[in-house]
Amino acid sequence: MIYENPILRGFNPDPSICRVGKDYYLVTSSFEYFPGIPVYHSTDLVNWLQIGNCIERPEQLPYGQAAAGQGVWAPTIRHHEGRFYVTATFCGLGNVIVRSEDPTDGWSDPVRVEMDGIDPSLLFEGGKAYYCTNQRDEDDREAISMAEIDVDTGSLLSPVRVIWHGMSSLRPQYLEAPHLYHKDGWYYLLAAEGGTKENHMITAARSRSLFGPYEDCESPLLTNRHIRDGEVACTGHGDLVEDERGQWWAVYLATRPDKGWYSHLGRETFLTPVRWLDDWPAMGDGRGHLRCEGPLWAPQAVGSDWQADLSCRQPQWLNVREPVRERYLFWGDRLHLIPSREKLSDPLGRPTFLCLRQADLSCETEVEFRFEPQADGSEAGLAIYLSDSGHYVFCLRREAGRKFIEVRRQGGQFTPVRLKAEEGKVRMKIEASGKAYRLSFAFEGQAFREAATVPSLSLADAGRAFTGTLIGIFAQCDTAKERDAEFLSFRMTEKNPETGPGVFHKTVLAGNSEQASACRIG
Ligand code: 6LW
Repeated sequence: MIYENPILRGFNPDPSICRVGKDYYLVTSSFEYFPGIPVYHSTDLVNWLQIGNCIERPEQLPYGQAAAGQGVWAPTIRHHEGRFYVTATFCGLGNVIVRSEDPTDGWSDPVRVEMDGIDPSLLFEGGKAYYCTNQRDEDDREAISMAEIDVDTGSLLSPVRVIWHGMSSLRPQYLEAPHLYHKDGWYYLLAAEGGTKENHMITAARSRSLFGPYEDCESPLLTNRHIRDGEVACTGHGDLVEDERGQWWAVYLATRPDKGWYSHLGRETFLTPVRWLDDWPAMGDGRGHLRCEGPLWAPQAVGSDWQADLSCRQPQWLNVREPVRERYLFWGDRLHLIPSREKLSDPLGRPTFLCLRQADLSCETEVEFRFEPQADGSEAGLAIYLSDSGHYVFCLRREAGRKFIEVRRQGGQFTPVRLKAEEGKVRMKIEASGKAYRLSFAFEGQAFREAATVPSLSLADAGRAFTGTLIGIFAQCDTAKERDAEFLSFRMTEKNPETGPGVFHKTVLAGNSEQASACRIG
């Protein structure tokens, strides 16, 4: 059956997957965004629904210190004896594990693991659990290291031992993302090498015994490093899963580049079937592709239509760092945002900003709201956000006692646009298509008119280039007290150019009421 990559569109890097019976669970990195570590569920590997987040209480992790591109990196999800375990790195704090018996019903507080390195992973084996990261060896060479662990306390039960130094022809080059598997008498170690940009790869090694010695696979299992100006770049950082029929698959990250290797949507989650040849895994032709064929059992839906339920907070909503709860009032079917003096542009700020991952290269976001600013400098509306230093605001703003529609850019060259505003409710629309956004607005009883068309955000806006574009609603001011902005609707529709408008299906963002954990976050 033919399917399209990415299987999770928009900012979803560092995927990790596990299976429980006929159910598949996938997690991705969330960086400075809260709640952290989205958990997606599928029964067919190509249609995914977000069912929650592992980190949904601010006390779980110190978000206050999470600068752009930091925070939560590279989670791994595993299931063992009725429990899910997710382990990840929180920059500046170290490695942690959370657990849950039901991912729709919340996760434990994290336990710390006293092991260095990033991209932690778990293997359950013979009644024991093993933990590995890319902790360096004693000579400070890049390595994959492992120890036995008590998964419930995070205590290490054995000394940490180096098990691999990466593909010998490449070392040392960002050896990361280790994942271990036991199959047919072999231990397989998958890793990423080359760094997460244009030289990224999935590499592998195998051994008859868990702690090694590991022999290198002759060549990378997957990489697009030799393809310039292709449709797909940065392929690497993968995780394997065996489906319920015995077919193996890998999920991995890749970009659909704008130019070179970078995409303003960030790194997304791709899928490839895996064969076994001479006791080595093989991933198609060793390259990442948009259009793939694999032994699936359900057709893939494309596009999505997400209309916010403003009576409660849904798990897809994100804040930059932990939210100041009192600034978000879900009242009836309206959402009131209390403007914050913390701004979208504050490096460690907690602005009043509620956003979603941009659903796809082509998508439309529309809101309706009312805002009666009392002070100059107060504003509310939509933001296209990549980082505190790179974003657009499209807002209703008060300046010199008058109200305007304003478009401006944080970072980069852009001449701000200011247009006269009317009284009453306003609708704002962002139409994303490829590398541009068309911003338009309509006051009550009027037709939409264009405010500006702006280019997508770029690598220079991205800080560390680890995250992707989000679109959301915000309210900010310069005064101690300002009236709230009242949002009446929010909708993000993914438009698939191949199927045309009106053909909506479920992917990442679909499903409102189905979300079991909808109202618990925050
Ligand atoms: C991730 C690591 C990486 O932990 O980027 O460059 C980090 N490689 O594998 C954040 O996605």
